[in-house]
Amino acid sequence: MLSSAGLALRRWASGCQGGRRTLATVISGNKTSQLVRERLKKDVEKMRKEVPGFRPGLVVLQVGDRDDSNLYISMKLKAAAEIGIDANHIRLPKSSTEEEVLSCIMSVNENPAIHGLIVQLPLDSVHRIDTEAVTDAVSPLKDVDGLTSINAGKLSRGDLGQCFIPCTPNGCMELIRQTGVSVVGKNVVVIGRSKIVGAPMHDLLLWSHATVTTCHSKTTDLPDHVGRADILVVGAGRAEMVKGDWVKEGAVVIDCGINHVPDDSKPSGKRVVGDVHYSSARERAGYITPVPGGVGPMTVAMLMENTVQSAWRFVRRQQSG
Ligand code: NAP
Ligand code: LUD
Repeated sequence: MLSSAGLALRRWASGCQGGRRTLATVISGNKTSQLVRERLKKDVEKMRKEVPGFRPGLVVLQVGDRDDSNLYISMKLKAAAEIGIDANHIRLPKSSTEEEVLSCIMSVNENPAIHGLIVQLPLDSVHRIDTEAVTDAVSPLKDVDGLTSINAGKLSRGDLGQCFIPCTPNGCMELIRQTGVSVVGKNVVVIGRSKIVGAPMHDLLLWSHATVTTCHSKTTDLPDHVGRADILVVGAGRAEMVKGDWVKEGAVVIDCGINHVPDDSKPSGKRVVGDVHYSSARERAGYITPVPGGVGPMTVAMLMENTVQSAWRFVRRQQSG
């Protein structure tokens, strides 16, 4: 039997080519999302040939004025305009109450020109608003974020064709697909169990036939779990938490984290990093997503995908009376 030092040496050597360590292949979310957006643009053109004058309609509802939300929403509106989706930004003030937010959602639910509605999170209100009540008020037929309990329930039961899949996990699946590595039968570790990233990621991987371990803040021996992962998806919101030497040699590493850390060398005084320590993980992984330019742009692309899908479903319902 090999000692742990021997095992480590063998692992290191297996990653070497001609004596030099090969770095992981970078999976570009910028490139992949562009391909998705180009495909969707053609799809919308096809839809408009079938139903002249028709456009998929999207509403992005924002409460308050957070800088990060403003940035993400501007990316969503830009992508929508490029594809031919009619995107509307509804901005409610910080002083909005839960009733006012719910009433806005109800009116969008009833508007036949809108096929997708998302409520950008977190809600930035001076009042206490129940986020769950707000996200659950969206019509499941327009829930292109996939956050209603109806859509989440369908996903958790494996009814993937009958629901909207949350954008970030769906984008992660697309990035994994880009590597050519099959998830079937693989040991996959997800870090995080939020409604927007970890929990739906777990479900999606499970129903794609991976063996999934989902870790969270109470998980003990996180590095051991990570070390067994053929595929690792991280959504913890902890800057550079996953260290390179935790990662299994050759693993696929998908980093959802968006964290701002101080950086005096930047004019803004800060920079964006993921939940994975990128430079050390790149020395161990087979494939890795960067931050920025990884999962983030895929979240935007998948929102567009769900909106176009919702519009097609609307068109087909109209046609079948
Ligand atoms: P969240 O709601 O705060 O959830 C974080 C999850 O990570 C929780 O389940 C938490 O466990 C777990 N966690 C926290 N610290 C941990 C630790 N030390 N060890 C293990 N697990 C830990 O966050 P989120 O909304 O899922 O977002 C996660 C990250 O992804 C953030 O950086 C966010 O900005 C980013 N994000 C990116 C995108 C994108 O498009 N790229 C989209 C959404 C989110 P508990 O459940 O036990 O508390
Ligand atoms: N709420 C999201 N809240 C936050 N980054 C996003 C996001 C694009 N209801 C709802 O849009 O899906 C959502 N639905 N989210 N997020 C995060 C989360 C939400 C995050 C990053 C990006 C959307 C993105 O494109 C770029 C990148 O990673 O390259 C730029 C990153 C930067 O800050 O410079």
